[in-house]
Amino acid sequence: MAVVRSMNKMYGVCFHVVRQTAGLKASRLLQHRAFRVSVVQGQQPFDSTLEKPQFPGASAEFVDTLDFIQPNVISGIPVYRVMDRQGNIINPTQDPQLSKETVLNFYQKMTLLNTMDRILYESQRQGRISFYMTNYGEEGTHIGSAAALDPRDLVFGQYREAGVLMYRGFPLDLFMAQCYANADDLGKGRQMPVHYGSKDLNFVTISSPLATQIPQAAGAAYAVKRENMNRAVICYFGEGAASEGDAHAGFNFSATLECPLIFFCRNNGYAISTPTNEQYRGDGIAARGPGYGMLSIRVDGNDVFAVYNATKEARRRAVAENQPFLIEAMTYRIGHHSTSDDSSAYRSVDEVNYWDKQDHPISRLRHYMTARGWWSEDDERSWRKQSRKTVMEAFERAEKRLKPNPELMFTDVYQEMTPGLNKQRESMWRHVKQYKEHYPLDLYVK
Ligand SMILES: Cc1ncc(C[n+]2csc(CCOP(=O)(O)OP(=O)(O)O)c2C)c(N)n1
Repeated sequence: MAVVRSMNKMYGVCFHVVRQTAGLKASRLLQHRAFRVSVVQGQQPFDSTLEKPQFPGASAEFVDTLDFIQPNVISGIPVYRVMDRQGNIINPTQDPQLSKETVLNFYQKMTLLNTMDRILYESQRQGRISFYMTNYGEEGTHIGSAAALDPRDLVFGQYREAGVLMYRGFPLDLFMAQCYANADDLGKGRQMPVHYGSKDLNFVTISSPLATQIPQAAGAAYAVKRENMNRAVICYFGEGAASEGDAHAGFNFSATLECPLIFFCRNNGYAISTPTNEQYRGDGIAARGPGYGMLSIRVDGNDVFAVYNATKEARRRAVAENQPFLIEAMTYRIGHHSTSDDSSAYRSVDEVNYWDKQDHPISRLRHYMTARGWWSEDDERSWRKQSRKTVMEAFERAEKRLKPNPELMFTDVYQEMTPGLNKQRESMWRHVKQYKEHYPLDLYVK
């Protein structure tokens, strides 16, 4: 009751003040009102225009007009680029001035990835491997970012970042071994194709559930910070995965815990058949960064130099200042989502052709190299031939290799095998011995 009475008193006073002062000028009115309120409350006089909000949750001014903040989606965060589609440097101050050797390495890694994709994609079509996902159109995002990192930096990926691993020197034989689930596979043949991982190369093993790597990367970056060894973490994901709750958790944790982490979003326009206008209504993923207190940038993902510059600077600052950065690389998924998808069911061939023929990261870099006299038609022909041969040789070796011993199904579930698992293992062998004619045991390591 006391509260209600004092509220009535307050409103009564306000009303009174307004009536009494109707003829005063605005500034006088404010002064007058401030004075009257302070009299009522028995406090020191104060000017409400100078009052600052004291709420612990935000640092902001008061406003006295009602305005909703408009999302700026028509003219969004600009797309940083260094080269145009013809490979011309637009602003010389942004040219990373990489050596011929470095640029050739970029190009060779991007094209080698492309060649490996073609061969493994075909291999799946022929039923030689069970599944595959190509990286067509996203080669620039992989190589540009990987090149800007320190090899000790920890990588968390989604599944469409094979180029990062390739840049770090993962051998073709191990890519193939994973896809074939043969006895050389570091993952012992347990996961579907393209779920690569390499402890030696600081590349955390990929798993299928989308976005789970995002908060994990935040945790790892926190550990890396405590280790104080000048290392960073990079975490890749698609714009579709960014809709997962785990993305929110990871962004927020890394900002509040001040983690040296680069969030690298590949915005390729689609999440399987879902176009971006069904995925979000804000200005892409980059616009979310500032909402988490993260420094953010949007780059042209088909411009390997733009990706390189942005990642390099984000990495430098993430480590120096212990804070996360968000890079949204705009690109286009030229291939089908996976070998289980036919993308012609939901997008036009013309749309795909535009990106394949008019704005491709590989052709853009090739224009750049050609203009400098670093690459010729002959170089292209012989490199294509040589890289295809290298990939085919690895492919043939992987195909001939035996599968891992079936026993490995039961190991590594826990660090040590439990009695229950051991029983299942023994029962499997009894069964297999009894019905051996029904199992292709000669394809497996004994
Ligand atoms: C938690 C979870 N939900 C759904 C899926 C099925 N799924 C696999 S890939 C994918 C689309 C992801 O799109 P995006 O993150 O944009 O990456 P892109 O494939 O375009 O590279 C979906 C929905 C999954 N693997 N995990």
